[in-house]
Amino acid sequence: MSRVYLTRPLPEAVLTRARALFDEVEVRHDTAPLKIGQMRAALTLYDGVLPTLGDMFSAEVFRDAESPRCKVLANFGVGYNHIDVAAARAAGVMVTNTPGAVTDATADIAMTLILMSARRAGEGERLVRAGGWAGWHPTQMLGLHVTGKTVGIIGMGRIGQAIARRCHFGFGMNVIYYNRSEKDLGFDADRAETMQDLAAKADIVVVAVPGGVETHHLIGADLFSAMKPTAHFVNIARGDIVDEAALIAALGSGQIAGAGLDVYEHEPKVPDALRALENVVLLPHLGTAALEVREAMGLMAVENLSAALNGETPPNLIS
Ligand code: 8YV
Repeated sequence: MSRVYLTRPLPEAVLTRARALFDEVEVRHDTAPLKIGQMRAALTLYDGVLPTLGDMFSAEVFRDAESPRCKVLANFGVGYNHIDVAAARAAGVMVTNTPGAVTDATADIAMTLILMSARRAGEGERLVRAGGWAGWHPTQMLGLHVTGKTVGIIGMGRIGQAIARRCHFGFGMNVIYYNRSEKDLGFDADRAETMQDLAAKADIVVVAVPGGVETHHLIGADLFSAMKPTAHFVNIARGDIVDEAALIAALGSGQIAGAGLDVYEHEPKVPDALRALENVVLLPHLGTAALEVREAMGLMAVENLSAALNGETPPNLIS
């Protein structure tokens, strides 16, 4: 008898598949993150749980949880920095994620932010909406022309590569990147020795590394001061990779020209000082927000749950 818990309302196709695979599927009809007591209860009541971003399965949750009923946390999303994988493993709980399913949509949001920031689209939209547009003229709201410019991508995993392809093939940009290992992208793209080198050369810097303790505040004042004053900064990864106060200072002082953000250090809190700036585009973590994508992510998570509960190695086990 298999009993699984989906911690958020999910698309119908995902629920249908889950109901076909498991004896009991409980769906939580609440969009708020789980509280610690709810997470602990979920570990004891269900064979498998499908958590999402915001459900902070910290070491604290697993404390005193010795071989709980739950055997797998099948995360809905590729990023799993909200789950303490080592603590889960120590308690006998597997953790899986949904790589691949999120790649194109997340890269598309990176392009949205690159173009919106470079071409001042957020600012322009606010101007028209406020009734403040006095009419076209040749030097009105001039932005950065991206064709022929250099994008510097920090992190060359699946999403970084998808952004690189879009920039190169779609927008005629030169690509440079910072990554532990060299990647063959199928076109010329230089690997920068350091993030500082990348920052000094790039017209647009994009963050695409995974979140987690290793990358917390990876980017701060040093990187912004190495960037050109005409350059833009885009983050579609995790908010706490960036020292948000340093970013606000760089944007406010004109050290960098603009930024596009889909993620925030203390999500969903967005500092007033950031919201007050004209030269930043702010999105509410829309990276994968399209029905087909959320279906694909959910189906992948459900297959991971199913494999784990059938005693198989889940296809996307985090090891
Ligand atoms: C997801 C994401 O929507 O996949 C990820 O890591 O950041 C998102 O775009 C989110 O994680 C859902 O849990």
